[in-house]
Amino acid sequence: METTYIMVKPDGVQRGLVGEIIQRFERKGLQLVGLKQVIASEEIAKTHYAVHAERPFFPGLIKFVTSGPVVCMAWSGRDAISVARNLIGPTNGREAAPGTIRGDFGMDIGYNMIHGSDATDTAEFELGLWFPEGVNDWNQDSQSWVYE
Ligand code: D4T
Repeated sequence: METTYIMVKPDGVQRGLVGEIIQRFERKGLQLVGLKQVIASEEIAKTHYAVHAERPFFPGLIKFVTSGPVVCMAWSGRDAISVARNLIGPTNGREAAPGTIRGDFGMDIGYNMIHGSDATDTAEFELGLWFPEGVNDWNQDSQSWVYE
C-alpha cells in the first residue's frame, strides 16, 4: 500500500471542483486518510515547488498557489501514486485525455487544478510538508456501516 499527496489548487477550489475531484478518487477505490483546506504560505509553496525554482514560470506559480485556499489530501491504496497520476492526467489540460480530471476540466497548464505526487520519495516529502501532524490510520469497511 502507498499513500500519495493530492492537492486541489486555488483554481479548482474557486471553480467548485473539490467535490467532483474527491468523488473521482473515492469511486476509484482509494482511501481518504487526510483532508484539510489551507491558504499556503510562500515558504511552504516554495518548498513544495523547489524543484522548479530556476524555471521562468516559478514566480507566477508561487503567486498562484498562495493566492487562495488549496485542499490538501492524502489518499492510500495499492500503487496509489501512479493510480492518482492516471486519474489526474498530463500537466497540460488541452493535451489531457477526456476522462482524466485535467482532460475533463482544464484548458491551461498554469491552471491545471490539481497536484499529485509523482514518486515515492516526493510523496513522502510532500506528505511530511503539508501534513506534519500525520495522516489517519483507519480500516475501511463500508458494509459493516450499513446496519447498526
Ligand atoms: P503538479 O506538480 O502541479 O502536479 O504538476 P505536474 O507534476 O503535472 O507538472 P510539473 O511538476 O511539471 O509542473 C508543476 C506546476 O507548474 C505549472 N507549470 C508547469 C506552469 O505553469 N508552466 C509550465 O511551463 C510548466 C511545465 C503547472 C504545474
